[in-house]
Amino acid sequence: MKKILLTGCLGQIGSELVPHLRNIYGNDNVIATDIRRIENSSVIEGGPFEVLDVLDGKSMAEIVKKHNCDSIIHLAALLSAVAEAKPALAWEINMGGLFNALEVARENKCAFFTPSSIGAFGPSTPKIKTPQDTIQRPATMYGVTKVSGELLCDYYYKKFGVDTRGVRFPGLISYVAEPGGGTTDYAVDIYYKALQEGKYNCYIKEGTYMDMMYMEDALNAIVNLMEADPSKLIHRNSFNITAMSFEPSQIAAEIKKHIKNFEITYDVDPIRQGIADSWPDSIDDTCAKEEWGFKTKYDLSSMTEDMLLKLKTKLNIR
Ligand code: AKB
Repeated sequence: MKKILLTGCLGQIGSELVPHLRNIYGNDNVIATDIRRIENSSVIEGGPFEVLDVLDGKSMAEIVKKHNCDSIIHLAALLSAVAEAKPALAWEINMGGLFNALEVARENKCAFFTPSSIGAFGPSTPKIKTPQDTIQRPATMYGVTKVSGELLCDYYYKKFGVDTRGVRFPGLISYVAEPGGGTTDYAVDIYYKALQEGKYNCYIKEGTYMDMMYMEDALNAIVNLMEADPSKLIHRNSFNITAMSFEPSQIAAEIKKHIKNFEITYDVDPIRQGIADSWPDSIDDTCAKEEWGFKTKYDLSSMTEDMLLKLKTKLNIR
């Protein structure tokens, strides 16, 4: 990657991926875009930024040409809970945006990355150590768009030779930008509420396991996959990757080690619980490890320590 266009840059991943890539590739070589502009954003102020609606393929192509981009990282998408509330919009944005981005990549010979998700699996998928290649019959609109997206990326690689690559992200946890409308968001909210209120009312039932990852590991995974030797990649779209699998009472117990009086209660949201129940408990990332050396630095304990430290500063809590 030399000159990279990113979509959806003010979202949870983009807010950290843009500065991360600018550190590696240089400020002027990372073109951030988003459907909106906001005040005091390092993404907007730290290098080139353009307003872009991913449903406007013509403007996307113009920006890629204007900046002579050789890579596209397409992040703009609705997450699982929002997609379930607005399925038509989710189809339009998740599939329409991806199709436009792939077309622009094809026309301009760009390498291409887009994230899939553990949401690409469904109730009939093996739940424990879910294999890389297995049954994918998701029960959510989010999952339908993720499986379709994986297939579409495979198609563009096989049919047109577009260098498409992707991972199935687990829930991503970070202290910079909060996720918007996912099922795994509880694992971010819990840290904020632990510091601000000393308690958390969890919408996911105790005992519900899901895969998770700290953002630093997710950013490194994107860069390492995009820079990997293509001759070694058998799967391309999309690799299972994970750092840890836990359920709400386990993250609560970890927080309690730092905030003694912290308490978790439960008020289960049937929609998000239903989504979580349809996803794997834990996925097997052996292929990512073997094909491009995927590895992680953070587990639940080291992530919790870092999250609480960084959030304390962010929230100005002593
Ligand atoms: C969500 O919960 O929707 C996302 C995901 C796992 O894809 N965090």
